[in-house]
Amino acid sequence: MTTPALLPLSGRRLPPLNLGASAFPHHRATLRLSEKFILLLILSAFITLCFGAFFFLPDSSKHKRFDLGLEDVLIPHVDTSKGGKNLGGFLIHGQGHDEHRHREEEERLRNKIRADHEKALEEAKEKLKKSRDEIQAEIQTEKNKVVQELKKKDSKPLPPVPLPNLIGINSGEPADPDIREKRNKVKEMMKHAWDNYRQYGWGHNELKPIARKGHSTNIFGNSQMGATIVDALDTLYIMGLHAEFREGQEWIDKNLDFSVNSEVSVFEVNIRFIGGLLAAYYLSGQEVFKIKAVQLAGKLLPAFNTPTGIPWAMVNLKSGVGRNWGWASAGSSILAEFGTLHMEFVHLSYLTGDPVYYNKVMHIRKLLQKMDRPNGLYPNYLNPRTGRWGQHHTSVGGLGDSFYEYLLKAWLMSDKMDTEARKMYDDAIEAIEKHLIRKSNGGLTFIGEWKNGHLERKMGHLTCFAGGMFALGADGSRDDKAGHYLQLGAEIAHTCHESYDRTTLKLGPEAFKFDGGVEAVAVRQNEKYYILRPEVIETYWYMWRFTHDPKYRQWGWEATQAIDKYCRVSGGFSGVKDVYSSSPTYDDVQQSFFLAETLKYLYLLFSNDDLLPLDNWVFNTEAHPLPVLHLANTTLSGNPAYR
Ligand code: DMJ
Repeated sequence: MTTPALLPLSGRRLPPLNLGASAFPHHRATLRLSEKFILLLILSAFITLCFGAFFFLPDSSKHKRFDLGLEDVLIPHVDTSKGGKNLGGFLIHGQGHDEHRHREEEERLRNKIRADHEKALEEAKEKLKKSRDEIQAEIQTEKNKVVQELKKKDSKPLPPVPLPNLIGINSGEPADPDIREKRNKVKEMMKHAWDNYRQYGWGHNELKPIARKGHSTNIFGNSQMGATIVDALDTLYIMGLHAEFREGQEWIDKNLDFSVNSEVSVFEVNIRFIGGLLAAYYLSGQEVFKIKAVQLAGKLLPAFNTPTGIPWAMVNLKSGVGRNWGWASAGSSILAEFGTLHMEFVHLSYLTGDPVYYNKVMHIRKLLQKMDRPNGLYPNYLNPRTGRWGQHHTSVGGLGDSFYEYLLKAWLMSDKMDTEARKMYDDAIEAIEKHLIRKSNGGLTFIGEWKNGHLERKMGHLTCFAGGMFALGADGSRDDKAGHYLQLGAEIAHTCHESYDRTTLKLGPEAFKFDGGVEAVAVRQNEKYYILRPEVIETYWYMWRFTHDPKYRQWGWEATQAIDKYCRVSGGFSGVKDVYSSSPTYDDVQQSFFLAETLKYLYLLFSNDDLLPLDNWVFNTEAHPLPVLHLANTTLSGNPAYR
């Protein structure tokens, strides 16, 4: 991390001391003192040891036993002139050895201890003369040395694998000057978001653009893992922001450290960090990203140590202890979390040649396949101890969403060889269409939520990604229903656009209803916020790629302008608390997915299709592009589809 010296050594915080201005005066003051205290403790322990050694040194007059030659003594020597035998550099003294020489030896040792003792005292005095900053710098240097040593140990080269065909990783420059200008505007917004994070939140997970300081949430645990840096890398790369990309790479190389006592979300770390690192690796070819991704994946593996192999939602990166969210039904793991690991884990096995990752996610799939599904629907909650479903709640938005997305993308990413995944996707989508998808009185198609046999006529912003998913899965659909699914995608895109268009700010609410005369509008105050989410724009982009209907670019441009007008502040971009209010207040968070997803999808929307073509790249749920793997000749144990 950027400031490891600022972390409390004991893991416990002491009361703040006023030691001058700093970004974190509380931490810095606490830690300088505790580190100095530890330093003094070590020095005094050393001095005590020296005194002890001095007084307890064997004295020849008191400890005759050794001098009596009862035992042979081994003293390093090579001189055989005095009648001893030289055995490999050690001279063996027999009986009747020279007492005088022993005294000399003791005297020499005493002098040495005295000298060492004086030297240590001198050094201690010198240390105490030094300023706090000098001591801090010395401690930091020592720590860096240790970190570098550890890094050397951890950075084993990985076996080389043939890289997939990586095409379309730059350019995409549109010929139309109007579209080019829009694309440049998105790039400028990315630069604004990055530069401010760089200035005020560097190394922290996210940015508070109004308070102008770092921000984090519990999904990243209590550590500063630079989530925004990792999440933003591939967007920087495809936008041609290479200096910024290199800055990010350098930070990752020097500071991104996973040996931290921090409890993180397995899902979030997988999609943002592993996904982000893998995409950065494939785009740039820089080994450091691959190595970090593999190191991090190793830290997530203990989360799978449950009676069923369904991973815990959270894992402590240091201890490997896992647990589930307190709010989840019946101690369950969440479908969208344990079901959104497949893409990244298959790539990890591919890159390392180690099937462990692949086997973990295939085990989850096999277990899900065996289970009964109420009405053919997957409930969002599954208990990892018992292997039983929790509450029967199914949604294509939060808690369920990316599970379905990853079934489809597993098939696409395998060059359409993983037909088992495609079948699971088709089955799931058919059940969803039957039970969850409806048309409102006003003719808007929406996807509701199934709760214990009852359909809630509410749709989340998160659910809006499904328009893009239906379009992406149209080709290859069962019974040749490609036209139907493309149409369904278009209808969802339209509904989600309406949810934006019916607000004051032209930005979409978190959730909206289709009930009692209400259509695509949020009803509850706590559903009126917009936190820079990407899903609606994601769907515009997929629909644009598959139809080239200019309305999708138009809608994307409306969203770009609204974000720039209402979410932009001088310190970055912020979410807003009420999209129906003409004087909105900010939530003061620049989410890392804004740089990873929202701005990337907008940029792609105004680029030519040859930038990251969908025949060659599959985007993970955090918009990190991973190449299609042509695995026909590669054996990944477990699934015949891959052989
Ligand atoms: C992102 O982190 C991912 O897209 C995830 O799948 C759910 N949604 C957030 C952004 O809204």
